[in-house]
Amino acid sequence: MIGHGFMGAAHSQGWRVAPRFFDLPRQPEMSILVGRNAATAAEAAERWGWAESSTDWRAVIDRPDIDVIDIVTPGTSHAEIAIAALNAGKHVLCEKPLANTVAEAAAMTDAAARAFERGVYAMVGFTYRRVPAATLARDFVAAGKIGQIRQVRVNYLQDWLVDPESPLTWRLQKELAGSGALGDIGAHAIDLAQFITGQRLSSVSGIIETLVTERPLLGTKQGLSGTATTERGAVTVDDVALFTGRFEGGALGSFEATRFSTGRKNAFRIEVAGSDGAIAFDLEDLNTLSFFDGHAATGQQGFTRILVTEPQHPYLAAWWPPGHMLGYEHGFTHQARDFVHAIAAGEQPTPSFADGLQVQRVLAAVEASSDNGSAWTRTHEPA
Ligand code: SOE
Repeated sequence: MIGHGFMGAAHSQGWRVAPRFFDLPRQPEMSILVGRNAATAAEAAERWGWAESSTDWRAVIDRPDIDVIDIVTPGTSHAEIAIAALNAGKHVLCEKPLANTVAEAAAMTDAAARAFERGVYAMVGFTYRRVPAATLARDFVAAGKIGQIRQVRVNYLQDWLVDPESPLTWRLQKELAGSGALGDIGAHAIDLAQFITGQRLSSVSGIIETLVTERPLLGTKQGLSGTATTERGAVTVDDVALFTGRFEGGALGSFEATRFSTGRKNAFRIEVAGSDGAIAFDLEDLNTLSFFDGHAATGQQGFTRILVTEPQHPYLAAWWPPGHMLGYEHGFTHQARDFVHAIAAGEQPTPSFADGLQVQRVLAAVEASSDNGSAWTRTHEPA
């Protein structure tokens, strides 16, 4: 695993737990964690259960005893590491968004396509697909339970930047993060909406804005934020991204991704309305899926809150008895499980790098639209 921030902790948990709760066709061994600073990398490796640590990712990629590279660094290094790893014959799991630009994502996708021919696989980490209730939402839509999709409403709301004195972390710097709320959480919104509906966005119209343009430089990092110093620097990414979109199947979507929704910590909600019913998923209530059956008798209609904890629900047979809840971290365990299964079966894991590239094109189209006075912008060509 290369990198060891918040996502490093989440991925480590996934790798550690997956083989203990699921029967896997291959046993992942947590071999080596790579970080820029030897002492902090060693400390993270020790805490999360990696056998070794290193500061040299290139040397690690060349090691014959390493089969999989998991990339949890800021987006700026995804392309270089992923392409080198795939060319060296290593399977790659890469955190979202796939890259900082469409060009980088396209180069990664080309490398993944070449690697695929050699039985080497690549996957991008849109983990919310693997929250059982979100997977079930996709299954309901695919089974035709809500009919023809007409409207999709997605909000991903956070508030960790409301304080203008909150420091300038890497997520606020374009050269490191690519974009702000748009790529960090808007990418999740796009991926989950496309996953659940089974349809891709074909065009978008959006507005992105930086609400606080200057912040104190970072002292010591703590979680997503940290301590502030007396020096200040420019925020070079968006704080808020709002956009509407058309799906290939004709549905209309509205999307909101923001780090300025006061009081909302990690509120991710998607509602899909169809000709025969509707579904709603809310990450703050992630063990349930709301389903409206439009064919229920008049007078008996209403959203049903399905408790997604039964063994027949996606991933649940491996976990607790019915009614015993899962949390944020389980998506990462399911991600590790699915990646190992795909590798062992010799199949393309999903979401693929091509899927990550398509999301990247939507992100670029939203930015281009915002630059052009919210003009409708197609998503199928590099913007
Ligand atoms: C920060 O906004 C963040 O950690 C994202 O980077 C993650 O992808 C999301 O799961 C939670 O919020």
